[in-house]
Amino acid sequence: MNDLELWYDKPAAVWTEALPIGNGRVGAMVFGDISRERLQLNESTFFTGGPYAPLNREAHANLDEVRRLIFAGKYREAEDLAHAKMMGSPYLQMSFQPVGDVWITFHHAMVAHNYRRSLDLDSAIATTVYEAGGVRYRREALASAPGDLIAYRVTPEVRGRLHIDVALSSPQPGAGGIVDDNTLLYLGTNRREQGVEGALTFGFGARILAEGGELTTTPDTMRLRAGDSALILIDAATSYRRYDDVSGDPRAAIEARFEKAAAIAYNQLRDAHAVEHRRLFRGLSADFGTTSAASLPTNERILANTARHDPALAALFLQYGRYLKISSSRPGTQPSNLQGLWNEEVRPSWGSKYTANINLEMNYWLPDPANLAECFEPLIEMVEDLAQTGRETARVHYGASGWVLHHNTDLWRATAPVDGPQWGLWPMGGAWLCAQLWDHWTFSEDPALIERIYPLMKGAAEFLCDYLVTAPDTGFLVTCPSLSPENQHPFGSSLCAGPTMDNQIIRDLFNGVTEAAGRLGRDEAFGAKLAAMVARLAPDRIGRGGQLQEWAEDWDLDVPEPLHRHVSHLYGVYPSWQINLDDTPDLARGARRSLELRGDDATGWGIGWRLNLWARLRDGHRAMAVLNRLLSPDRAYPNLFDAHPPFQIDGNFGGAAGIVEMLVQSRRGQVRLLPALPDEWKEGSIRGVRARGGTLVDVTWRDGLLREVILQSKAYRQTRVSYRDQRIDLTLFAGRPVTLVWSENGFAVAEESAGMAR
Ligand code: FUC
Repeated sequence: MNDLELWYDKPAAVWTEALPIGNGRVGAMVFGDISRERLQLNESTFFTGGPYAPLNREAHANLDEVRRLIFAGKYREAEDLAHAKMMGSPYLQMSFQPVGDVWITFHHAMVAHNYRRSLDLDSAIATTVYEAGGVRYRREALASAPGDLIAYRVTPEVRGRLHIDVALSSPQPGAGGIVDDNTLLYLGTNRREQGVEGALTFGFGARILAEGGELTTTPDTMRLRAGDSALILIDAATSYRRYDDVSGDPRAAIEARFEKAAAIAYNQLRDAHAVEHRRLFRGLSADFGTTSAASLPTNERILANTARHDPALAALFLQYGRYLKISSSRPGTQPSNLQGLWNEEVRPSWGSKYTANINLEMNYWLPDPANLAECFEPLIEMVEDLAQTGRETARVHYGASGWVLHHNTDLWRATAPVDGPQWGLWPMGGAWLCAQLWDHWTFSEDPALIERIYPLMKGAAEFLCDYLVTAPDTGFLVTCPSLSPENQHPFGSSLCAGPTMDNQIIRDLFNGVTEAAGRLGRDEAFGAKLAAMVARLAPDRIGRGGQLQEWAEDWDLDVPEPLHRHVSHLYGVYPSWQINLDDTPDLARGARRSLELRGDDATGWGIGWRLNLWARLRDGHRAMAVLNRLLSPDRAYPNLFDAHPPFQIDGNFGGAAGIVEMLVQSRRGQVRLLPALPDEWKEGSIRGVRARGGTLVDVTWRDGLLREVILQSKAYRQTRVSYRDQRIDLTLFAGRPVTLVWSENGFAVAEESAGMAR
C-alpha cells in the first residue's frame, strides 16, 4: 500500500473524478477511460480578453459624497451612488479558459479487467493499468517541469498490440491540423469578454513517438497500428508574456519543447521529472497513523470518513495540497488561481481568476510552513505587476499615491473595484497581499527578499496613508468606503467605515513597512509616520455578545447572515498573530465566541479558514471536527479536489495549511508543538515543517503526547520552544540540529543528533 497515492478501480466518469497533473504552467486532467482516454488541458496564461485597464474616471469626483453618506449612516444611498459612479469599467473581469482536449482512442477489447487508476504524489505520475483482450496495458501521464511539457506513455505487455488514434478538440475558436506526420496542432485565439477584445493567440498539440507499428496521419487524426509502445508529447502555449505584452509565439514554443523532449529517451524524461518534483515534495513527511480504511479506493475513503477512523486520509490531504501547490505554482508561472490550474469550463465559476479578499491569500498559506517556499514565488511576481497597474487605479479612482488592488484580479492585473460595491469596493486586496509578503519574509529573513518586496509594501502603505480618513464621530483613522468581506451589516449594505479586518491588515502592513525600512536603513520619517498612524487606528473590541466585533459598531448580533462564510475579523487570529492566547487572551476569547456564533459549516475555503482558527485557538477537538467536514463527501470530490461547491482549490490549500497548524505553529522566535493535536491521532510524526525564522522542525508523538522534536536552523538563532504549559529557550547554530526529548518533567536536550532522519 502506498500512503502517498490516490487510487480508483474505475475510470473517471466526470471531471471531479479525473486526476490532475501540472508543472505550474501546463496542466491536465487525466480520465483513464478504457477505450477513449481524455486529457483536458490548461495553460496558466490562457484567459479571455487582452491588456486593459478598467478605470472609471468619474470615481474620484464621487468619493467625498460616498464618504459623507457612510458617515451619516446612509449606507444604501452610499451603495447606490458607488454602484453608479465608482465601479471599474468593465464591471467584471476576464476569466481563465480551457485550451482543449487530447483524445486517445484505444482499439482493443471494450471490457477491461484488473483496472487500476492512480496518482502517485511522490513521483507526480498518474498511472492507469488494466487488461484488455488478454493483454496488460500501462499508461503513464506526467507534467514535467524540466521538460516543460506533458508526456503520456502507453505500453502493452505484448509487442505489436497497441492500436490507437490521437485527436484534438477545443471549445475555443481556431483550427487544428497536421504539422508533419507525427504532430497535430490546434491554433486559435482567445475570446472577447465584457467588451475586452481577445488579444491572445494560443496553441496546443500532440506529437507521437512510436516504437514499432505503422503510423498514418489524416488531417485530424494520428493512427498507430500494431505498435509496441507510444510516447505522446503534449503541450500548450499562448502569446502572453506580461500583462501588457502579448507578442509571444505559441507555435514556436510548443515545437521547440517537442524537439527537445523528442531528443531524449522517455525514461530520462520521466526520471528528470520525478527528481525535480521530489526535490520539493520530499521536504515534508507526515504520518498520523493508519487504519484498515486506508486500503480502500480514495473515493470510498471519503464516503467512509465520517464513519470509519482514517487518520491517513488527513495526511494524504495534506500531501495532496503540497502536490497541488507544486503542480500549479512554480517560479515563472502564474500563481494558483481559484481552481489552481485546472478548469474545463468556458464560463468557470467566478472566472477561475484571483479573488483577493481571502481566496488568493489562502492559496498561499501552505507553501511556507509546508517547506515549499519556492512555490510562493509566483505570488511575489504577481504583486510586482499589481504594484504597477494599481498605481493608475489609486490615482484615477481616489487621487491617491501608491497602489491599490480591490477584491479581484486576473491575468491582465486589473485592480479596479468590480462585481458590485457590496463585494468590490474593498480597497485592501493589495495591502493584504503585502502583509502576506512580509510574513513570507519572516520565514526566511533573507535580506535580498526585503529589498525586493519593500517597494511593493511601501506603495501599498502610501495608498492607505492617502485613503485613511478621520471618522467624524470617534476620531479614529478609518478606511472609507470599505466593507468586511462580503458580509452585509444590519443596514442593508456592506459598505461601512473602518471594519475590524482593515485595521488588522493595516497594522500588519504598516508595522512590516516600518521594520523593513529600519532594516534597510531607509525612509525613517515614513516609518515614523506609519507608526503614528497605527496608533490612531481603532483597537479591536469585544461586543455585547462577548464576540470580537466585526465592525467599528457592535452590529454582529443583528446581521442578516449570522452564519456567513467569511470570518474576516478573525484575520487577527489567523493568518495574523495579533490576537492570540498568550498576549491577548480576552480578544482571543472574543474571537472564539465569534467563531462559535458563525458555526463550523461553510464553503470549502470557509471550513479551511475555520480549521486554521481552531488550531490557533488550540482546540484539537474542534479542529478535528472541522477537518472531518472538509474530508466528507460534501466538501471533497472523489479526486479530493475541494468542493466550495463547485470545485475551488483554496479549500485544498487552506485545509492542508490547517493540518500543519494543528501540529506546529510558529511566531517570530517561537515554536509551539502540537497545539491542537486531536485525540484521534494517538501516534504520529510530521517532519520538515518550516517555522518562521527558517528553522526546520521534526516532531514525533506517542500516546497523544509529545515524544521528541528535532530543530535545525540554517543560521544562529534564539528560539523558544513551547509544548502545553512548558517551554525551553534554545540557541541554535547553523547546521547543528538539536534534539529535545519530552517527558512529564519537561524538555531535555538529547545528545546533538547527527542529522535529520528524513
Ligand atoms: C469570494 C467568496 C465566494 C467565492 C469567491 C470566489 O467572493 O465569498 O465564496 O469563494 O470569492
